[in-house]
Amino acid sequence: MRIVAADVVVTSPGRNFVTLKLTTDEGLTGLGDATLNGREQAVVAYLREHVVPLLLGTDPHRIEDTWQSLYRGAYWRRGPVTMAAIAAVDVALWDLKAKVAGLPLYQLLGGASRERVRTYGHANGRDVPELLDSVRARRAEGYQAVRVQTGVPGLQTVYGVHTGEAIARPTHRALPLVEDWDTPAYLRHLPTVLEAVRHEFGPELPLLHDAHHRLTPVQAAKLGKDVERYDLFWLEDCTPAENQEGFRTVRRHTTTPLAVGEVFNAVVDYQTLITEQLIDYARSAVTHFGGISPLKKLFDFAAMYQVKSAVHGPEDISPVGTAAAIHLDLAIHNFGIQEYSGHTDLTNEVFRHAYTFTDGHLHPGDAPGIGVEFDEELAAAHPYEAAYLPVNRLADGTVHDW
Ligand code: EZ4
Ligand code: CO
Repeated sequence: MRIVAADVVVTSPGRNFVTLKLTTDEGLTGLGDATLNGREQAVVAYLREHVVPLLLGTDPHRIEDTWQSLYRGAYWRRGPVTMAAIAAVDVALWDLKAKVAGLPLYQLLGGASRERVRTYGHANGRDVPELLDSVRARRAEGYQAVRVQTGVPGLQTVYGVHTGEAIARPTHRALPLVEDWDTPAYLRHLPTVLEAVRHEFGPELPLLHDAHHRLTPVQAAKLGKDVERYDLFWLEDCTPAENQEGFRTVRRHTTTPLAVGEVFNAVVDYQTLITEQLIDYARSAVTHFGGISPLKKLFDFAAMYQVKSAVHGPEDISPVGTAAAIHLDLAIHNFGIQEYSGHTDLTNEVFRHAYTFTDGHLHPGDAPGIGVEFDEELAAAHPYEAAYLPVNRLADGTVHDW
């Protein structure tokens, strides 16, 4: 079997998604997600100009060899653009291989290690009453674990709070939305939010919170300590993790579980974090980490240190990337939880998928491959729209981590 076509398609059924479709001489197709939010066209060019010519005529069964040749053969290593491009190839090849086998992908990854995959959903509100309503809404949808984010008094727009044009919603603007930030105000406010949520919903509901890279290690350590009594399932991205050693300070001071990794794109990004057991959950996405092959290696490595999986699952990963994650989640032993925001109805029409969401849990379904069909005609009716993620500034105008 040979690859005879490799098409890169950008569609925006509400937000942009980049899809790679590989076609073989036997007429089989495999899909991969290459969506890099806010930088989509860079990955499109990387794939079209530099990767597609290398794939044509090759044997799609040679997944590991193809991965290594794209990674090592480029000489320039890592980086989100490269790794999103390689991820799309890797997932499309796994999709093809599983279709040839006539099996759902999770069967090729070792088979099911559980009946279904636990998820968490996103609750948010500009203030506490709005947040409590949002938690109720997520629970009514079936979610059994909830991430809670609120506005901060004195700030206009904060990550994770959907006030009209916000974060992971598409922001079809010429220039990025500018958000404001004040770390001391946030550190004072968050414990009062968690107090209110626990008071309303009791001790059992698993609660998560995302600090979105905004704190220094010592600020993160203080926050972790301050919220211990609210028993978070995890505190996410409490401090930028390029400096892995920074997590030593956080870990030394708090037993609040820590999750990190959604902006990482290689196993080595986690080396200190995992070998020193500085985190509890590894959060990379199939789509930004080079695909299923390296993410499986990461989780096998993490398992030796009792670190669990928590694959990144925002709206800006397409149903193709979501499906790939669910197959991996079902198969690995050290599964922790899967983030799942769902997609709009239109997105689910463009990418018809076999995976299902019931009682807060996902199942990949038993269609051969990853179980996603791409409606290219509908995709073409919703072309690319330029969009940026927001940027964050302090009161004096200084750019801060978003
Ligand atoms: O900000 O995917 O945990 N989820 C997140 C996401 C990220 C977006 C960036 O594109 O932090 O909402
Ligand atoms: Co996050």
